[in-house]
Amino acid sequence: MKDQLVEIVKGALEEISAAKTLEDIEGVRVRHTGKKSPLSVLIKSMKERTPEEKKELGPALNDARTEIHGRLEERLQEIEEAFDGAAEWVDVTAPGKKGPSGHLHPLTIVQRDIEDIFTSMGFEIADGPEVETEYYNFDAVNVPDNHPARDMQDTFWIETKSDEDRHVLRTHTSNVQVRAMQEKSDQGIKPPFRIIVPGRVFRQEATDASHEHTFHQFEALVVGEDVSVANFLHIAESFFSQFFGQDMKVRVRPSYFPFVEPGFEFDISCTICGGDGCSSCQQTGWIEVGGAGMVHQNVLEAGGYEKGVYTGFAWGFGLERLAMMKYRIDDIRHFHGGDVRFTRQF
Ligand code: FA5
Repeated sequence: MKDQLVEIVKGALEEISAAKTLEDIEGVRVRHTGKKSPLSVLIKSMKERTPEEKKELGPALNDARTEIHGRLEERLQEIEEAFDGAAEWVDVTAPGKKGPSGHLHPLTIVQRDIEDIFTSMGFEIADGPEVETEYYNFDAVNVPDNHPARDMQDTFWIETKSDEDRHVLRTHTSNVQVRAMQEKSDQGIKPPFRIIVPGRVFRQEATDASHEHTFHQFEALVVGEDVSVANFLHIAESFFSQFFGQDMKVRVRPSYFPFVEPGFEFDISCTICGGDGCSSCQQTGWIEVGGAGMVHQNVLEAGGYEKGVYTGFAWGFGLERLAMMKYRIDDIRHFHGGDVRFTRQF
């Protein structure tokens, strides 16, 4: 038994001395101190031995274990020190290695492009909460409780304790219209001003290739003394022409949004056929982009500006839909699908 122990220790110490790398030392450690190592098997077998044998062998086994562990530690340190020394020796002539770097998500790219164009036209960027009060999302923009227009935007309501404190996940970026105007009127700032509001919005949608439950909108709000639909058309055409890098036309069609009067939907000339008619635009030459209109006087009043003094226009369009047109993306669900084969293309 003692001879066996001497052999085990000898073998272990030899292997430890021969170890050259951290992997080697780990291998030796498992082989000679692990549960199935000869030393552990011997230690376990002590249970079956007589008290005399235990008395004689116990200290020897302990010594053997201490010696192997001590030498393992020592060798580990030697290897690490040797490794550190090597690491300090740097070949300064070796070419650098490029680390992997990420890139912007296509929606961020599009949002920044749009912000650049609008800020160059004198617009300021405003922001608002995604978890919004019922007031700013609906009432302030002229959509009172029980108004049928609330059905136009399937809403996620937040569970709240009382009915007075109702909150929603904002259904559109129009929630910032009154917030932004109040901030200005509270400081005594009078129109003219031009604001854009990019942001995430939420609707309880059954998703399909062009509908998401979580998407982005881009709101624009221009208020002044004699702002008209002609101003809207001019700014919209300048924006879309710069965004798509080609001459774009904008047309408006009558529509209804409670926060504008008159209200309209607006279309841009088809980016694929340039307005001649093709399968992408169902041969019409036009593609629907968003809603717009002249700001309702009730909304200006909620923003802190006396009715009948100022006029303005507002519009809101879907950021994903615009990105889809620009990059010819066939399904809106790719944006948040998390498939890097999609995002790596940008
Ligand atoms: C609105 O949200 C109005 N707040 C827009 C507006 C602003 C009108 C200012 C007048 C004045 P609408 O629900 O139509 O309107 O949405 C506007 C745009 O958001 C749509 O044209 C479309 O581009 C985009 N959109 C709407 N629903 C979805 C959806 N489920 N998925 C992706 N994009 C959507």
